[in-house]
Amino acid sequence: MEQRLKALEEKAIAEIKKADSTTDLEKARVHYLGKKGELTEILRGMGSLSKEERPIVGKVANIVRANIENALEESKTSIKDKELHRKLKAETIDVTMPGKEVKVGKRHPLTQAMDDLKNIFISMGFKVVEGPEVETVYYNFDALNAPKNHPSRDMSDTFYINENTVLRTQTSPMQVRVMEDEKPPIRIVSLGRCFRNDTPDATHSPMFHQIEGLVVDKGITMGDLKGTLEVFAKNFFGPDTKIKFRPHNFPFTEPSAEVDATCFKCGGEGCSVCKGNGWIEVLGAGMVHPNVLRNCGIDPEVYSGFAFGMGIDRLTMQKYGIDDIRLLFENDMRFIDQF
Ligand code: 2U9
Repeated sequence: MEQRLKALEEKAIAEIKKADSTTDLEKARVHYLGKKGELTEILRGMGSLSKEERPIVGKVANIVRANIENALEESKTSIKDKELHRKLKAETIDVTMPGKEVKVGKRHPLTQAMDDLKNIFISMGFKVVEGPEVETVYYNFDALNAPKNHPSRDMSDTFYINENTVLRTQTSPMQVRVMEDEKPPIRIVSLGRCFRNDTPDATHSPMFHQIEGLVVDKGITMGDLKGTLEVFAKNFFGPDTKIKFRPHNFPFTEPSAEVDATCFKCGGEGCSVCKGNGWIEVLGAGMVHPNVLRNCGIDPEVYSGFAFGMGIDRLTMQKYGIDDIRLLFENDMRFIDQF
């Protein structure tokens, strides 16, 4: 039995020395020292030995086990070193290779303009609201005092989903919803996508973006409207910007006005941006029509309000000198990267 143990030790140590990887080494360990391993197998036969022989063989068995364990431990260290060496060799990094370009994305120019607009109005105490793009005819037209025969309600101007449902033509329906749900004071801007049945060309797109503002409280006047728009224009176009009002007509405001700002490019001298006249048309505005307040359950004898609306696409085009609205919706990175 002693001989068998010695032979086993020699065989095991030879195999351990040959091992080239931690996996081989582990296999050898299990094969010789494991529960079903060769050493255990031999030791099981010790039952047949005499009382005198047993401790002697037991001692030899312990020495054999210790020798195999030592051999395993030694090989383990050198194999780990070898493996690390192989790994480092295989993963050599050529630090002279040119790096991979990390492409940093950009906000779309429209998103940049919307973020700027939101920040300006938030700084004046407005709350930003967003609403559904598919709207009822009631919220899109009736509540906003657009009579049944108003041209904007025509199928040739508005996309109808069915008789009572449209793609919103402006962001005001959401403001009506807020007026129905909340009591004055109300100070909100609503912005997002709007839709009109226009054939696309350089200045028209069936999908475009608007921001509209609404303030309703006791004692709100046209002076508040002018002051608010002046602060907006100075923040958006530059601190020297002036604005002027021209009379206009909208169904949802009375009186109504179109508002021009001095050209941000030439400051009013006349240039290609303002087509030589020093002013650019930037938005429409007015005092909320008493019918609109009444439709939303607000008493026009107690409360008054002002509202304004502007096309974000047009403002963005003016600001960046973009001459075709369609470029904004093509998602061509060569275009978007420029802003
Ligand atoms: C409520 C009542 C009134 C919003 C307003 C305009 C004037 C306006 C146009 C600008 C360019 C639309 O995108 S555009 O074609 N808008 O001129 N919008 S007043 O009036 C409101 C809003 C909400 C409840």
